[in-house]
Amino acid sequence: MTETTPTRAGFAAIIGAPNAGKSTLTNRLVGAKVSIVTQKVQTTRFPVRGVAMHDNAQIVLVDTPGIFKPRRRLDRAMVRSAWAGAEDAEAVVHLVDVQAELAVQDGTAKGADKKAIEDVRSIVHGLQGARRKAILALNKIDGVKRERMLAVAKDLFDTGVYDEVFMISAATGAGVDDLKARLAALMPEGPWLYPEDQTADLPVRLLAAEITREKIYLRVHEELPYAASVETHAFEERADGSLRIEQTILVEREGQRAIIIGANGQTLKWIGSAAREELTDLLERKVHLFLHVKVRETWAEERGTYEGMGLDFDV
Ligand SMILES: Nc1nc2c(ncn2[C@@H]2O[C@H](COP(=O)(O)OP(=O)(O)OP(=O)(O)O)[C@@H](O)[C@H]2O)c(=O)[nH]1
Ligand SMILES: [Mg+2]
Repeated sequence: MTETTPTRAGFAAIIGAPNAGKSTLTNRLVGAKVSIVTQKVQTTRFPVRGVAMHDNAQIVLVDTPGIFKPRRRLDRAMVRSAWAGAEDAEAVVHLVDVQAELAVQDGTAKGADKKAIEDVRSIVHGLQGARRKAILALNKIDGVKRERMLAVAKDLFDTGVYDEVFMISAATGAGVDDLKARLAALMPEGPWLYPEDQTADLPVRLLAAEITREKIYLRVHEELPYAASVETHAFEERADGSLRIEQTILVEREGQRAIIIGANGQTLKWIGSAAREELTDLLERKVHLFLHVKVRETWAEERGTYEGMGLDFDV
């Protein structure tokens, strides 16, 4: 009789301040793009699952929205969903942007770095009440001196809310394999939760909308703080096997509509072709993408917006 190693499977949540690199890390661990990444804070709006395999273990990663001081309804729903993702998981990784920490120490911090540090402190506070200790992962170690990152790690570790520390760069992949092996070992024995070859579980319409939202952020992140949402309202296969996808980009004000469209429609054209290219690669078919930009002042205050993303409206 041959001895078989039991399979393992479970959830590992990645939490952290906005822009810490949670989605980049999720994609790196999965080995495929399952969650959108931009240089803008508050990119991820709802928990996104990605499935990573390591030997006999399946790690279902839960990429969560950044945890920050919420102001609006959407902020509150995002932050609530991030903590809920952590509560349900077998392992929690708190990802911290070491470069933001060091910028604050050096006095070179921009507003976003300072906010990130405050958010890190409030996450530490939140972890104090958690069922189990978290894993601290210092991210963005690329270009950072070793002794400086060790000092940051020590300060955070001394808070007592972590039982392990990893130093990684989600961007280059440094240290990520060690973290992955550790997460695999933390998964309980049990059958896999997804087929072995599946990497993501977002409904394809939602994924298509996320990809367009990523392109919007990449292109107009400075002019458009926080105010756009994308909905897919048609997703049809044509007789020739190609896909016809129609999406509406919702903004809150006329001025934002003008920004997204751009002079002579150039900005919207760029967004559309970048999104179409990525969708074509991802879906492995020809894609016809039609984008409309609509002003709907109240999109962030409508129950339907939240239901579409699986977020709680009443928080
Ligand atoms: N230098 C460096 N940059 C990184 C690293 N990981 C992520 N980034 C960059 O940090 C920015 C934010 O990355 P995301 O993965 O979107 O961060 P996030 O934590 O998911 O952000 P939210 O969804 O907004 O909370 C992007 O510009 C990434 O390219 C890293 O290891 N090193
Ligand atoms: Mg993200």
